[in-house]
Amino acid sequence: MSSVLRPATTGTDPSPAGRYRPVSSHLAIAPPVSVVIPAMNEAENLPYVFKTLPDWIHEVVLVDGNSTDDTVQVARELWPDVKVVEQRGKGKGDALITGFKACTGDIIVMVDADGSADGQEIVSYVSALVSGADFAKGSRFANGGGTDDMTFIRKLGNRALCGVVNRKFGARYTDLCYGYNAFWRHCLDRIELDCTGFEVETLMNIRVVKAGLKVQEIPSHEYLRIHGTSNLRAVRDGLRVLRVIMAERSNRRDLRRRSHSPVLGSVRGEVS
Ligand SMILES: Nc1nc2c(ncn2[C@@H]2O[C@H](COP(=O)(O)OP(=O)(O)OP(=O)(O)O)[C@@H](O)[C@H]2O)c(=O)[nH]1
Ligand SMILES: [Mg+2]
Repeated sequence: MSSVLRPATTGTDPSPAGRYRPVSSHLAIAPPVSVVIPAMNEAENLPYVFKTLPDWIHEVVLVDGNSTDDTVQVARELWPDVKVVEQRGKGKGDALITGFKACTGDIIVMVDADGSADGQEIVSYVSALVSGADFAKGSRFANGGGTDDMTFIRKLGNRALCGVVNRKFGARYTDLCYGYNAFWRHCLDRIELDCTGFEVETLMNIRVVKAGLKVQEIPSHEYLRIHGTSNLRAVRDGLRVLRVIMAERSNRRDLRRRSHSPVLGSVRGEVS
């Protein structure tokens, strides 16, 4: 069913740090870009996902959630250099944390495997990062963004939770629970992720603000999942997100201490 989209490279790193590579007609970048794809039974969707990935990517890390279909085999056919990591624990958060550890690029991009994310948008994320942002946060509700995939109830829940995060943490986000984001790898040292499920994106969005990192929202379009069904359960996962928000909020002293740091104070919570 799948065809090879990209030949295996022979021996040498295709995108070593320090050498500029064109990523669009207006931009060339030196930092290597890793793409992390959490995937659980997504064999049918992977051809659509890989087809949109730009060929200047340094590496693709696929974190397999013990798939019972041909996810791993299909990924290897489509992208022979793919780095497959087997997930030990459970959940999307656990998968992403595992994948981040396996990345060797300076920039890490998170891309879902259900066909909802367009890899051609990666250049917008990377442009924001090389222009000074620490964290490029996808938003379906920023001007130019959109979604074909959210029900009214999920939109409502996301909006309410996003409002709570904005009020409690001084952010100016237009979206909260969205899986398409990119960041400089050094951010991971500042946000120390420790969660397992779909609340991972919320945790990241809160901790980057708490850490005083510079966040830029990137308008992004979320397409419909192509095959299969969502692993997300709105009520269960909404409550997990709420619990994360409350837990992060309870550590206010930490937030105040970090925000008064002379180095970080000027950029804390900035969303451009
Ligand atoms: N490795 C791994 N991947 C997972 C796990 N849970 C979800 N994923 C992947 O995470 C991505 C997002 O999951 P989805 O089920 O599409 O959830 P969602 O995008 O939040 O919800 P929808 O908008 O309804 O699709 C997909 O690529 C899934 O395959 C897991 O436990 N392990
Ligand atoms: Mg999805």
